[in-house]
Amino acid sequence: MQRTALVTGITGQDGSYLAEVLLEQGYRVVGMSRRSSTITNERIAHLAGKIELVQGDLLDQASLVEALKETRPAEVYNLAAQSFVPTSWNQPVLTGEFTALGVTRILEAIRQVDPTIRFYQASSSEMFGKVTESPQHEGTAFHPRSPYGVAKVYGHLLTVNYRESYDLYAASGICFNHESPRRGLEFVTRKVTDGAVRVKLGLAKDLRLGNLDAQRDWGFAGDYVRAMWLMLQQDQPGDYVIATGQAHSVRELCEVAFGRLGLDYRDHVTVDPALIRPAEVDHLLGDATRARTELGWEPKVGFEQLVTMMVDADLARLGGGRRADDPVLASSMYSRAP
Ligand code: NAP
Ligand code: G4F
Repeated sequence: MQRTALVTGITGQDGSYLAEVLLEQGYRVVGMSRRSSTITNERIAHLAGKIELVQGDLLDQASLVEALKETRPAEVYNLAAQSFVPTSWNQPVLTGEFTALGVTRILEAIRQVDPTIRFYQASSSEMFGKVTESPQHEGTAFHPRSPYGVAKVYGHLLTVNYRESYDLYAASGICFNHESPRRGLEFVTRKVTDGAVRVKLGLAKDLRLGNLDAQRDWGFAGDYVRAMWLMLQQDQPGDYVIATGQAHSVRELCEVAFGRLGLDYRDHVTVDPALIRPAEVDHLLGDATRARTELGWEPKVGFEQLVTMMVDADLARLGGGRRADDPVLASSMYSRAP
């Protein structure tokens, strides 16, 4: 019988890639999205007719219960969240409502409607924050550095608690940063790839960034959603670090992105003190041994390949379909940048 998966956060980066993996696996895919006055379906437009949408909001318990009753999923992937760290300092209460209490609401809805539903929670490496050891693994202590990180710790521990209290099949992926051409423009990878292309095409003069020394373990979102699906196919639920095991700085990110376009980032990037965070997570590096051994999961896309893919996609979007290695791009026609 065809299984149904309900994905919250379907309109986000991960929701769109996960929907593709689930469709490949033969699922009926239902995405939960909240009502807004403008359409936010850009990332799933190519899936129109292949997935269904149901309206629901993590702030509204009744809508979650109704979504489960209406769609009767075997698996729920909870990807919805206020996911941008700087916003969590401006809107700490709202971030807690979405990103922390939203998890309670959906787990309670599952308990009420059908406790056999398998549940995936999108936990985050931001929970490790001011790291106590490196690399970080499933047993590493949490020391979050933002209201977002604190909210994710709540959602993570609640998932563990519902597994232990009610015997729910509830699993968490402690995912390190994962990126793609579908990444939101406010996150640093996409800000850099989009910004570098704008400079190359003469659409912008420079790119203002915050802390260039911060290091992240960056992987490809398309690889990470496979791990999410695998986590719900095991005999027993658990928590898994999902990471590449390689860390790079924002500075290296700039080097690769601008370099792909034949530019030196030092000529175009300026540090804006307003973009430095009140409390920074300096260095994240994940140890995904458990995911490798128990799930058979491996990342396929490395850092340079990822950044190149993102630069090329932004170039195609902004520059009329050209790839960065197109010889015409190097010619004067496209070299209007100062
Ligand atoms: P994203 O692109 O920001 O997408 C977030 C999604 O959540 C969007 O679909 C958004 O809908 C939805 N949403 C926000 N508030 C909601 C609410 N109140 N009710 C219903 N939906 C709501 O995030 P992402 O990068 O795909 O990440 C997916 C999840 O993984 C998030 O929980 C994030 O915190 C977590 N995570 C991400 C990473 C990463 O590196 N990407 C790493 C670790 C953990 P709208 O379109 O309506 O705004
Ligand atoms: O791309 P970021 O905004 O991602 P951040 O804060 O690590 O959070 C992302 O990954 C988490 C997993 O660890 C997710 F849970 C979370 O939802 C989100 O997807 O920033 C990365 C680093 C930071 O150290 C930041 O200070 O880049 C540094 N940075 C330097 N200049 C900048 C900028 N970040 C942004 N967004 N914009 C800048 O101009």
